[in-house]
Amino acid sequence: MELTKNPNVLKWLEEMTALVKPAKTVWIDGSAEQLKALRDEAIATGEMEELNQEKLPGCLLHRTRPSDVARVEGRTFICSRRKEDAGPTNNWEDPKVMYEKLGKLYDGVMKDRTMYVIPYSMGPIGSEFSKVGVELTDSIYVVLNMDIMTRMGKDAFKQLGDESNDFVRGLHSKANIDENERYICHFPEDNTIWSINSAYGGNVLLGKKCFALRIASYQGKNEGWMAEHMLILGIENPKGEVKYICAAFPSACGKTNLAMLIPPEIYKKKGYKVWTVGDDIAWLRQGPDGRLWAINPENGFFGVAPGTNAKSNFNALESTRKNTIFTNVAHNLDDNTVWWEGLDKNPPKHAVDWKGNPWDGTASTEKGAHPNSRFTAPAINCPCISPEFNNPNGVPISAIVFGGRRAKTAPLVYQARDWQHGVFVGSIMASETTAAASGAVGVVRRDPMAMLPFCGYHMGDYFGHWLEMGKKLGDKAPKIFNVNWFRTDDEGHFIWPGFGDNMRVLMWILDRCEGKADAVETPIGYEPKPEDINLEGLDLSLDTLKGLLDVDKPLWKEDVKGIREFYGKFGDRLPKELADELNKLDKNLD
Ligand code: OXD
Ligand code: MN
Repeated sequence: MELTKNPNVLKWLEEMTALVKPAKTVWIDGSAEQLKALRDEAIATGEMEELNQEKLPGCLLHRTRPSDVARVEGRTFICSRRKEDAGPTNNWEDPKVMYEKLGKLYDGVMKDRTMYVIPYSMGPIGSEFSKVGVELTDSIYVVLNMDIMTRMGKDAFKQLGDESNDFVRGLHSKANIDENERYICHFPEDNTIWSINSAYGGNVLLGKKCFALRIASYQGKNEGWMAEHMLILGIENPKGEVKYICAAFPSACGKTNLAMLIPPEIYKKKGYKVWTVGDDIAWLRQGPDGRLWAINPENGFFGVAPGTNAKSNFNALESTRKNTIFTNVAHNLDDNTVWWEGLDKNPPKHAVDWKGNPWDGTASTEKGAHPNSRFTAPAINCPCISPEFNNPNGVPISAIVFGGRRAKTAPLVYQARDWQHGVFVGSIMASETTAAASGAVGVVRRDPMAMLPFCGYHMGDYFGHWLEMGKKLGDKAPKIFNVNWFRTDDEGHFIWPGFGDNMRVLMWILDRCEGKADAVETPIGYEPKPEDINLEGLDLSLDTLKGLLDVDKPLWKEDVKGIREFYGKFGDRLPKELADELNKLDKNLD
């Protein structure tokens, strides 16, 4: 039964139905009965496996093809009408050409399949921040994941209304999961996403990276708000006041861990608490009070499983204890549960690995779980989920934090002199490749605002939009900082303990926002006085901390060269303000 009378939805649905020619169409209302029936069907067909319902109630296991386990940036396109609007950091194709090419792949692709019509809201229903999408898919796995990751079901159509045309049109088909015909295409000017030949999360849960970052960043530029690859966390002081921070890091820098951090004893004892609002995406807009407010548009966590354990991220692990979907982890046959590298020191003897082969974790040299295996867990499962998580008004942001993985260059923390300088600091974000990734070690990869794979338009214009937002916010703008948890000593060991102890740095950041802490001016920005970072209860000397805050000018001079080269890509779309900031940095280092 149709769940909406909205003529824009119905017209589009008619066109897509004519294209993919499904055997049957099912509208997803989001009811418990319907979801149960779909779970049962997926279990019956073997698409999903039901896990131990005593130990892991409501949990399911799924495996994707070995050739389909990650986002595919090389096959991700921004199809704006003009090539220059996609910019130098995105793959581009003419929308007409791409619609035609994919049209052939979609033609009749669902003729033996059911098409599910998934209405969903990114953001709480009823919030001014929120936006509606509709995803058409031939995958039950997608329906069940979207139920966790978004506000899915008929209320999303209520949010849209009977007239509005402001919804994102998502079309997904697994097709044959043919990696040579895999495409993840965005048509920002048409509010449209077409994804085909993948069944892996990041490519097929169209609400997440595709909509909430690529399409939404483009919408945000046109509508005066921002969609960012940022976690949102709140720090509550003993008086019960909560201050919120947004932070952007490239992949593999511990974003989910920071979002759910457990305060060190010294802060816990005093009554400090940390609250998670989001672990991956923030939508930000100026509130009626002139400040910047944020919501997490998602409703769950699509987290990397390996390395998650009771020590590294207790709260994430707890979040996966019920109603969670595990993808590409190892299946422990002894008790029908799951396992992944870094969970504990007891890999199962009788297990199935992520490829579906028998696996003895006590003897095998192969990995049981894929390094990018995932859990899809409801946000409400998280022990430290913020009481404001569903607040339609979002939370007011005091500080924006950028960070990357740098062995020597970036200090533990520094503050930008002002918003414009802060945009510069975000634009030069970078990570050095580690031995874990393929390719050379220590190569600097620039990833501005951690948005390199997620910005749906020209990145030069994106920087311009950041500068515009700063003008609107004026003196109400959040303060901007950069952190680096990954400085190493001469033997390559991390110097800073990281994890919960990162809160010590966040505390200085909040003190700066409230004008309570001093700073020293350096060529790159403001740094803490070493004695202003609380080291109580930590086995780290003041001298070591001084080393962590050291600015190595010759190294930074090298970095300036790399930044110039990177900036060169943007041509005349690079805002002049950023070129000025780069020249200023260069001069400060002399
Ligand atoms: C993610 C990513 O999956 O950033 O969140 O790659
Ligand atoms: Mn991410």
